Amino acid sequence: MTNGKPAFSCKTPVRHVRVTDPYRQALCPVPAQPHSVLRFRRLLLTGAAGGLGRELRPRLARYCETLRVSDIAELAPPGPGEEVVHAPLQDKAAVGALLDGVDAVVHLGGVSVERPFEEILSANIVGTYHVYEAARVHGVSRIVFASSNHVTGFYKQSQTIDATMPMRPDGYYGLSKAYGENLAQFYWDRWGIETVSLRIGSSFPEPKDRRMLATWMSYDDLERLVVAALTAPVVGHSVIYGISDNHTAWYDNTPARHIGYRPQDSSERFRATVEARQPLLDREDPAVVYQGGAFVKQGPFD
Ligand code: 15L
Repeated sequence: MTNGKPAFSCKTPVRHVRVTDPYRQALCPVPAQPHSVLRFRRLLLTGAAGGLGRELRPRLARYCETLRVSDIAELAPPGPGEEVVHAPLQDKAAVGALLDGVDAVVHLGGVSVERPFEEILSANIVGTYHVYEAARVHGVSRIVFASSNHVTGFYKQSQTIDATMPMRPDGYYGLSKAYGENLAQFYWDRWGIETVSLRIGSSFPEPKDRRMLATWMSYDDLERLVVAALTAPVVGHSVIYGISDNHTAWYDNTPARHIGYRPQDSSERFRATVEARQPLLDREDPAVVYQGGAFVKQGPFD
C-alpha cells in the first residue's frame, strides 16, 4: 500500500510526489503507461546473474539507454548499451559506486531462498541497507525491490490476504524481505525515495506443483510488473503481490491497483499436468497448510 508523504527530506527528491490518501489512490487507479513512452537514461539491475535477473536483463534493456547489471556471480559480457559491474552487496563503497548515475534500481540481489541467518544477514539485510543508502547519496528517486510472498508465508492457504495485513514471515529469508519492506518505508518517509515492493510468488517457466498454481507468475507478467513499478506516476512505498491472473489466488492486489499492473497470463493451462503429477496432498503437511509451502519447514540449520 502507499503510506503517506515524507515528513521532511534533507535532500529534495528528483521526482516530486504527493500521496494524500492511499485508499483513494486504490479506488482511482492510474492507467498503465504505454511501454513505448518509457525511456530511462540508466537503469541498474542487481542480482542480474540469478534466475529472474537473467530473464529480466534483455527485457529491461529495451526500456533504457544504458542498463547497468550487477552481481557477485559471473555475468555474461556487456552487450550494446550495457555496463557490467561486479559489486558485492556487503561492500558499502562498491554499492555506493554502483548507484552513481542511475535513474532507478531494480533490486533483485541477495539470497533468494531460506538459508542460515548469517548468510541472509549480510546479503539481504546489510546489502539492502547499502542499496538504500547509496540511493539517498546519489539522489536515485525510485527502487523496485524484489520482496517475496514469504513475508506472509505463515498465512494459511485457505485465506485470502492483501498487503495491508500484518506480515507473517515464514523464515529468515521472509524476515529479511520484511526488513527490506520496512527499510523502503523508512527511506520514503524520511528521504522521499519511492519503492514498489514486489512480493513475488513463484516466477518460473511453469508451475512446479499445486501450490504454484496459486503463486505462479510468468516471465512476461514479471516484466509487466517491473515495468509498471518503474513507471507508475506516484507510488510512495507500495506493496504488490507478484502473481499472474491465476484462477486459484490467495492474494488480493486491490490496494495496489494504482501501480497499473495487469497480468495477462494464468497458471490454469498447466493445471491438468500439475494435478496429474501430484494427485494426492497430505492435508496435515505444513507445506500444504501454509502459503509459504516448504519454506515453513526449513531449518534449524545447526
Ligand atoms: C521465493 O521468494 C524464492 O526466491 C523462489 O525461489 C521461490 O521458491 C518462491 O519464493 C516460491 O515461493 O515459490
